[in-house]
Amino acid sequence: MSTPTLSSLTHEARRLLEHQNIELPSWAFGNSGTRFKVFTTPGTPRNAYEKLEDAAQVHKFTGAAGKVSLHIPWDEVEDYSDLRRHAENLGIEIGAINSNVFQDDDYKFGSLCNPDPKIRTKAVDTHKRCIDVMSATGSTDLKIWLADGTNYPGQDSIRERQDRLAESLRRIYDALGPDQRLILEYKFFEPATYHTDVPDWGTSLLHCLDLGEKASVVLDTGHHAPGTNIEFIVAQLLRVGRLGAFDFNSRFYADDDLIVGAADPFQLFRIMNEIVAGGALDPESGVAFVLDQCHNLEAKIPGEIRSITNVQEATAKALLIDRLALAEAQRSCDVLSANAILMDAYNTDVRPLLAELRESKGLAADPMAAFLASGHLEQIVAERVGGQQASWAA
Ligand code: LRH
Ligand code: MN
Ligand code: MN
Repeated sequence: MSTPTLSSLTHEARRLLEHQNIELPSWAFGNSGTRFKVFTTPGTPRNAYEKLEDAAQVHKFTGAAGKVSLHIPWDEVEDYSDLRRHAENLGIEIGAINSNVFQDDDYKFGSLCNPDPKIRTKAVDTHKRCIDVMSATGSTDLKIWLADGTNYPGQDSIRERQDRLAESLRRIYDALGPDQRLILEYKFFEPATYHTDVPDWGTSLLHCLDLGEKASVVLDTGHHAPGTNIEFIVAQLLRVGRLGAFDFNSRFYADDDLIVGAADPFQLFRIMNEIVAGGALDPESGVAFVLDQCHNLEAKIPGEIRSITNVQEATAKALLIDRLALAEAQRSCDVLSANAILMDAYNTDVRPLLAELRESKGLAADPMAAFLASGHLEQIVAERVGGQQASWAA
């Protein structure tokens, strides 16, 4: 394929690319690290208000990051309506509200699956508070990820824990407002090492189907065993209308939370191909595209800008796939042609096309260069002292 321009896209493909919106995680702007060391970054936000200000910079230069997810209580504030106003004044919105039931001593043996009913009720109540935060901030998504699991065979009954989980989730689901939904994230290991209570998409889906229409699965790209075919899971969840959201990041070994598209850009392209094929790029599809990343070494705002441009590049390539020719090659079992059609799109340089798209929206062609030239980084380094850690545990 010769270097494509904006006019190489169909009208519909251009519309989808223009309206693509990727949600940023508030915690990407806080200091984070490994269990060995947290290196602090000068200019790191000191509270949720400043995290929103940094997120707004990413949106200002990319035009594609208009929402921010919060993690409660990492982003605890006195007045959530006031935080919402702050976001609106910055031209952004509050996205998913993430519950945190993994950093309290009471949850040592689990939260929603804990053998002790009092602790389960405490965890359910935490989620009800998150629903109140959603109502105050205008958020529609309650995102649940549980650290629940066991370390040793026999430690607890796997089956009874599933029953407790179903019962706790039901209590949370019943507290949702009419325009609110529950999205359940899975992860195959960590921190639990023997079994995890929501380890895979199948378990998450079974609970969501049981709960009802307002429950969907969250797919975090870093939460699978190496070699897992993630795009298959995407296709499968889209088929049954239960792909609620992505947590995008990339990984080499475990849940590394590196910049999306950095470790395996081809995997990201294959995922975006299924998204485009399944019609899930449309803002009305109900699929939220969210980043879940940490920037331990690199500068945080530029790290998020790179993430957005990586997703845009994978998306533009997926939109350039000649779908008619692909369908024809697939129908006639022409293996090599079908594969070549996909690879042709993947091997296309879409950066000039995206630069053109940005300019057509009144943005700088190169968001990274424009941000670095804006002086914002120097300003926050001078103004902010004592930035906040992304998580209490790190
Ligand atoms: C768990 C997880 C989940 C949490 C986030 C901080 O590994 O992916 O989404 O909310 O990390
Ligand atoms: Mn995640
Ligand atoms: Mn994770």
